Amino acid sequence: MKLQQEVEETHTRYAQDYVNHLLETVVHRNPYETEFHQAVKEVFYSLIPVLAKNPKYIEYAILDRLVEPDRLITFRVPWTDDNGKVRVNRGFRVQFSNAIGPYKGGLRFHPSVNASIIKFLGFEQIFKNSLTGQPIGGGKGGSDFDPKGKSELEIMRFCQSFMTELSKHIGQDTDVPAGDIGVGAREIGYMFGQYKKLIGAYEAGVLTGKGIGYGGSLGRKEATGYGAVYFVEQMLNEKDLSFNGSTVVVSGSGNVSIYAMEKAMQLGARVVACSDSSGYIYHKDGINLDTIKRLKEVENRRCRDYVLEHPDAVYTEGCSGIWTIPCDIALPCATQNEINHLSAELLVRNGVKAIGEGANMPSTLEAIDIFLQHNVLFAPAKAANAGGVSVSALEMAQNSARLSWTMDEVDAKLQIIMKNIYRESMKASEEYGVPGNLVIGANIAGFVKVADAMLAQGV
Ligand code: NDP
Ligand code: 2IT
Repeated sequence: MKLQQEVEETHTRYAQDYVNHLLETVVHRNPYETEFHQAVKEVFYSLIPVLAKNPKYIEYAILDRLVEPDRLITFRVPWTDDNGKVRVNRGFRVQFSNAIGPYKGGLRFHPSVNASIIKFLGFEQIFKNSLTGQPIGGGKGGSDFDPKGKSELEIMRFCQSFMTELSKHIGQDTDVPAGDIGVGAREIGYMFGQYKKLIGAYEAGVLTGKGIGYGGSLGRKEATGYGAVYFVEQMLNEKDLSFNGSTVVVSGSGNVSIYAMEKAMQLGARVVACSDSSGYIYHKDGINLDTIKRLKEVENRRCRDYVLEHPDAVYTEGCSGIWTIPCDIALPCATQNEINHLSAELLVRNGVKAIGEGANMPSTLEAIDIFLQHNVLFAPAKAANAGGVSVSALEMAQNSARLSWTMDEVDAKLQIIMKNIYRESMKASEEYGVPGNLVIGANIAGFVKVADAMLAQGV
């Protein structure tokens, strides 16, 4: 018994040393890419128990290989603005891993986009996509193009130029992009049109998040937000809690945020706050979602305009202040690192019971530690926001079969997928000695499938 314990401790120390050394290499080889370092660190530390139990993963350098993308493509995106001035942006696509399916992941258009952001998102996508149980690998892309203040025609010309280069690297069996921040059905439509023109064929499965009339899936628009709420509801139910009667704060007011609010409200929650990058609204009696949808989805306006129509609501400049509002459940659905240790401490002090990450990596590593230390139920992004890419995979399946499912069919499948992700993550957390720690559980459950596929396919 004692001998076995000693052997286990030696394996754990060996795995720890391996991970620490590899992390140093990652930082050294990818200087200044702080978001990428953060994402890798979170995954690597969670994998120590798996590596200790399965030395094969170390022997065959699975992590060394996973942390180096198959390729990172960067390209010039020239376009002309409405005044005839030539502008140049930078485009990216990272193809991280196709061990279990074609590269799959969104495109982000935001001025903050750089190699570090694209690589953190692409790296996380490997594990998230594996968790969905669908045959999809990990990739991500985007540009530092800022859609704010651009005309419809400028956006169309940008998307066409972006796709002119991206088209050389994607395809329904190689790499399938979709939306993310700044990229919705409109942008996907312009990119799809350009791709079709360039290759001279109707290859519906090359992009997901398409419009419903030309190959899109019902329920894709709602999938990330709905999926996140389904996942959190599952987590709450295990503790005899639920959205019903809870006070909820949701950051952001884009695609993920709007449909997370909608599903939370349908389940009986009072959603009291949401935000954009300028500031946040607090509406004590509950946010009016019709107003938010009109302002954001139709009129392209700011959250501050909400109070013009709802004078009993309060608007405050600055987006991080949203975490000062007391709530039972917080759903960060805007962007990375929006909850730091200070916001996490405030949320805990104000009695938060659960966090559901709709955005990618919205909590810093310090913030996650604070939530876990205080036994706040924590649904990590890779698991909680996997509903979007899951329905993207369902869109690919419908495109291959040349048919379309009803909203009810897609929603039923999404609910099953989110339940499975919860169960798999929970099971892995129990199997590896950290019951209920879904950060570790989700990382392990996502990793094992990819690692085994890599072993099976050789170096
Ligand atoms: P949208 O572009 O539709 O909305 C983004 C929202 O977040 C907007 O309200 C935006 O405000 C706000 N926001 C963006 N950047 C910042 C910033 N730097 N600081 C403060 N607020 C910011 O994007 P999505 O809703 O699609 O994406 C939101 C998050 O969800 C991202 O982390 C994305 O990676 C993740 N995600 C998205 C999926 C999808 O299917 N779309 C799937 C899984 C995860 P403003 O309008 O002022 O910029
Ligand atoms: O982060 C994500 O999972 C997404 N932006 C969705 C990716 C997809 O391919 O649907």
